[in-house]
Amino acid sequence: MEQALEQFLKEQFNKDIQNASNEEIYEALLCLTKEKMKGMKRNEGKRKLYYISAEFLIGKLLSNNLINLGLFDEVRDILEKYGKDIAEIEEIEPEPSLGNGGLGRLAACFLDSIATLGLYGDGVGLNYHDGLFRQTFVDHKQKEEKNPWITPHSWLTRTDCHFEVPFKDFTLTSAMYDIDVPGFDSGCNKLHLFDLDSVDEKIIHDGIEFDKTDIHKNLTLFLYPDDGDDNGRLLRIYQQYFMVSNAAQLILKEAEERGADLYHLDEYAAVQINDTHPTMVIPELIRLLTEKKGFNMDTAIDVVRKTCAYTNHTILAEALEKWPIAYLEQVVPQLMPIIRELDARVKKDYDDPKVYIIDDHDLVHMAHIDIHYGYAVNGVAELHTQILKESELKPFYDIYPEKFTNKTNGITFRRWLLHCNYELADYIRSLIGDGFVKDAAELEKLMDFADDEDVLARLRQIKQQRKAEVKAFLKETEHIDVDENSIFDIQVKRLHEYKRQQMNALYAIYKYKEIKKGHLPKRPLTMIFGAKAAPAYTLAKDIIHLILCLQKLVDSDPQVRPYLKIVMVENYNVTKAEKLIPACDISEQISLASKEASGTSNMKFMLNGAVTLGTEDGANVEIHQFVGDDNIYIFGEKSEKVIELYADGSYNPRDIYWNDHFVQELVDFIMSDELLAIGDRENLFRLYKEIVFKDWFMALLDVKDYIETKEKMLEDFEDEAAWSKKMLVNIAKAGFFSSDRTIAEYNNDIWHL
Ligand code: 26Q
Repeated sequence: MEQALEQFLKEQFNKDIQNASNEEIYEALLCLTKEKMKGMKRNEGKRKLYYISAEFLIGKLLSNNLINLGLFDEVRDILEKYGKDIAEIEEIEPEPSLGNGGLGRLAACFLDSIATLGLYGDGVGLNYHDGLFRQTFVDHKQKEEKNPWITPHSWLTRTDCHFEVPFKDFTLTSAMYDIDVPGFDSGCNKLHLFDLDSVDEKIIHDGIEFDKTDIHKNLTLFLYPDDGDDNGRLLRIYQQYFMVSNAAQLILKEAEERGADLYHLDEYAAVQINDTHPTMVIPELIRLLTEKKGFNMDTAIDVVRKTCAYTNHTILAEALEKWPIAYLEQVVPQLMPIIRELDARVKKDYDDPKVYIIDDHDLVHMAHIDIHYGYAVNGVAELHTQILKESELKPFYDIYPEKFTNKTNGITFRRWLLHCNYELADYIRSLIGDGFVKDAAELEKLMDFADDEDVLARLRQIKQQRKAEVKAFLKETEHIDVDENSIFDIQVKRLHEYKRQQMNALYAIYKYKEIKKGHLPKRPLTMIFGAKAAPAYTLAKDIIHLILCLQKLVDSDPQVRPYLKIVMVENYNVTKAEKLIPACDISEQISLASKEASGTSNMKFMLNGAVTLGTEDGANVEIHQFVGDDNIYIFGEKSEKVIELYADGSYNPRDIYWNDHFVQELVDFIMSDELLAIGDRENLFRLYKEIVFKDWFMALLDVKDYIETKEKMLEDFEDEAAWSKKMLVNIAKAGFFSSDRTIAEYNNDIWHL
């Protein structure tokens, strides 16, 4: 590699390694790595998986690719020899923000594991030029900026694959870009991102405002934030159809090239539909088979049903996509006769309106298409799948029990351990060998060291190093000072009421008041938040405002400052996650029970030795089962109770507010003189009213138990030996949450590649 690097720098820039700039070295490494991947073995097989997703939150790729190619250590050492730091060179790479959060990051972890397991499977999505917005803070409020990431040299390779995508009044020609996905010590797959040559970034003005009607120019400009913003919903349909029509044409083309008789398409292709966003691939495949390939409707439906499978990622009713017929007629009229036919068949067979595709408000329920016309449906954690079967999708489970399975999410240990915390990975290697890299279950061998003082001391030392690095990073990038000897308590995830960042903010208020009363904690606490709010989600933005005001309040108070620090990091993304997660002591997983389908940051934190403070929700339930009561802090009402409260409508935050003085004081502080002096009355009052009168996600229900449990945790942190044993147990029990395990299950139970 050294020679190749030297030669590249000489030829391109007439420099040697020593005097090349970080930018030049980055470009050299990018090109050399791409070249290596070109020469790699392609994973192969008869049945090929197409993982279709509107989001692939892949993060920076240089280190990830070097690790998977087995070149990382070599490159790091070469650079070191010439006085260069690979970490600084990584900084040059822009992070593609092609996802909102969990669902998009899951798709990226899955691509890594699919390639690593040697399975033949590609991702299919869209090449959003500006991705999700970049977040800045102005006057304690979120502002959105565009987030361009495509530079002249990037991981994208333009292909000569183009398809015609027909819309109502015009047809667009796509261009396919590929990103190589190298497996760890394995073959290579691809991520296909479809784009339009006519997209024009010049139509963006003022933050992220742009003309929503000019489809030629705007189709792949932005990724939609996960809100129900009515504004531009048509554009979302344009994007979705563009994505799936390209996918469907690619699938048929590749199957035919591989000699398939399309009547047996299912033997050549498996399509995984990542949430409902790619659902139109079902009617689109049926359309292409009937209109272009001479199939009759029965046969087309039959083969498509054997090809497509659907993953559900949410039980929030408002997040399940339902498109008005009028919208679909306006964008993709060619699909409507097929969707009507699919609906008619359902109505003929079943008389339960709950399973109809088209309801009596003329809304098309996308998930219902997936369940009737796919062969498999899965949830993403045990509890989530159970709730789908028993309540949210019960009428469907009654019809098709055989279609439903659980596939508990996972994360790739290459990125979330080997890359982001390589000292920890190296140390684990020195204790148990490197079998765990390919077989994560081997982490369990760490249990032999649960009472080994030297091992526990080294774990603490590594954690301390990560905290010192976060301190340096926050100082340099955001001019924020944190105390590396404080407890790092971290909640990083999209901002949503059900994730209950507002409850964590109420804890901050509690702590502030305690300190003001002279009840000083033994050790300072650093509360770190990271979250983007969807631009149209007013309440989520109000919660950000509250946190930023609290940050300011604490920072300006010399009495409180030594004991409490609140930090909301700007523009939380994969790169920041990679720095923050390894430095965490307390992992905040505090969603209202039954609402978080799985969560995946809970797994990343655990793997890096943080201890979870969480509700019995999503995959927390399984983490709890693995680590046992002593190594996790569980609080709050259970999902059964919460579901009951929703069902009988009996939850009333006002009762708690009026009857519980302790809670009332915390909530009232949102409208205190101290905060109003910093923040905006309108925003704070709206949030205050929401919590007192509505509190749809029941923060007040659990806030007391939450505060008590967190206090207990801070207390327990002081017992160094006991705490570091909890760290070790969490790492040792994280093996199950490797996405290699998840993908092996998808393949055994659903894909059969
Ligand atoms: C829908 C319609 C219009 C515009 C946007 C959307 C939209 C976009 C993104 C709806 C939902 C999303 C993202 C959902 C998501 O990230 N879900 C998370 O998926 C993770 C992986 O399974 C789980 O771990 C999380 O629990 C779940 O919240």
